[in-house]
Amino acid sequence: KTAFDWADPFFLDDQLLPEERAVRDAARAYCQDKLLPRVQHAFRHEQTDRAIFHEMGELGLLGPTIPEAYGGAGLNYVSYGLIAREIERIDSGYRSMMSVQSSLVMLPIFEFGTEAQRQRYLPKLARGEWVGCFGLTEPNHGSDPGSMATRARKVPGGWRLSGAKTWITNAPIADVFVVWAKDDEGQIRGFVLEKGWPGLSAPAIHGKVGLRTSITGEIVMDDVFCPEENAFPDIRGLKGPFTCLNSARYGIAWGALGAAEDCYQRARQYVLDRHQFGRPLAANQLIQKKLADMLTEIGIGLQACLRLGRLKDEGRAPVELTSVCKRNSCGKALEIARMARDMMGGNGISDEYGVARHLVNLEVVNTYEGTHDIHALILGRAITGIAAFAN
Ligand code: TGC
Ligand code: FAD
Repeated sequence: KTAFDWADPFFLDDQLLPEERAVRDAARAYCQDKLLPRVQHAFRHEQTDRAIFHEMGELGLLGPTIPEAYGGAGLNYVSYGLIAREIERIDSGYRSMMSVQSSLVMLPIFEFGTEAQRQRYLPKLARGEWVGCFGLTEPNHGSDPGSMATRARKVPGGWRLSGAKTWITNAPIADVFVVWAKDDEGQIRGFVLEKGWPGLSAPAIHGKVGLRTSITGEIVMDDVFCPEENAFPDIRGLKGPFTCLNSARYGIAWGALGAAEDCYQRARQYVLDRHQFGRPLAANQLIQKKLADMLTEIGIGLQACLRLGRLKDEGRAPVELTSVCKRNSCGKALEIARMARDMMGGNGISDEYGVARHLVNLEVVNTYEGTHDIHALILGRAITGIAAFAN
């Protein structure tokens, strides 16, 4: 009889190529050795450690799918997912720092940028020498970015940008700002702005109850001049930002399950160790059912992510499949974190036990990059042909 593995029920490990396993192991070693020891303090004090970008850059964890010629690691999408899973096993905020830099800043510069833009930005972003952010959401336009109010007015030699973006990961420490604005014809275009340009500021948003290791801010553009060479030349419309989101949402699908695995494994150990009514908590049927539900959702969810990753690597992944996985992973991870918190009783509330931190982080992860319900509506439209969110 083949032995069951409670930590890897579908033998995911066996389905990886040796080079993918090597990437996963290197990412895991870094996360466990270097990120885990500092996460509790960083979360408690709402501190974002700039050094993490340098460390991740040194290991090739930033822009892992970007070709080596531009400083990336030239890895496949399965490897990118495995990296996100290892980082988010520690904390969703650390994964946010990585995925914004990789999918939302380096990817559009690589996909839509001129050769000069690629050469100027990608190597420094890959090394973590520069930090990037991505401005799509606005105070009055979140789920509906197509209605954005930020404007790019054509002027001799370039553009003048005016407007405000909010809830922007990395913004207050960013050197490079990929922002989306409507031009004089009302078409959405992308621009790469740099820290220090007159009229550009990025105040921090404080007091987040989740994702506290990752700094978030606004991007305020007060008639910022952007030279023509810093505009993406050809991409128009929502396809630009959504192409970036396809990659980031895929990484989140893996990452959220990394956080869920950490909750499951911590809860399992806790209920084996803790005794009530003269026996381990793990001896109770209600507790075992919760563990069975966790194992089932994580196992099935990871298989779906792997399948999506393989399809992306083959160039035949429909974008709706990313909505399936982002929505499923985030929703299920959030439920698992709640269950784990409950199984740890009062201790589960303490940040020393890790699961409450995952829980509040996952509330954010379930909301950004398209909320749980917005992904349901994307799928509803694909199933019925009727857009429930349209005017
Ligand atoms: P819709 O009519 O659906 O599409 C407009 C145009 O865009 C194209 N398109 C896509 N292209 C590539 N990939 C996709 N996934 C695409 N989805 C749509 C589409 O083909 C069309 O092109 P064209 O040429 O015909 O014009 O646009 P809509 O306005 O009806 O969309 C509605 C909806 C709900 C699907 C969309 O707006 C949506 O996804 N809203 C959610 C917003 C969102 O995800 N925001 C994320 C902000 S960034 C962020 O949260 C970063 S957090 C990062 C971190 O810290 O980790
Ligand atoms: P809203 O769009 O106002 O939605 C509120 C509620 O209404 C949600 O439950 C939603 O599902 C529901 N809803 C909306 N429309 C419909 C509808 N038609 N039918 C049914 N229900 C609907 N954005 C960036 O651009 N870059 C970033 O780096 C970034 N980082 C973030 C970091 C953090 C910590 C957070 C919290 C957010 C970040 N975001 C970022 C913004 C994020 O993408 C948005 O918060 C998200 O897209 C939701 O938009 P909203 O907050 O405006 O909510």
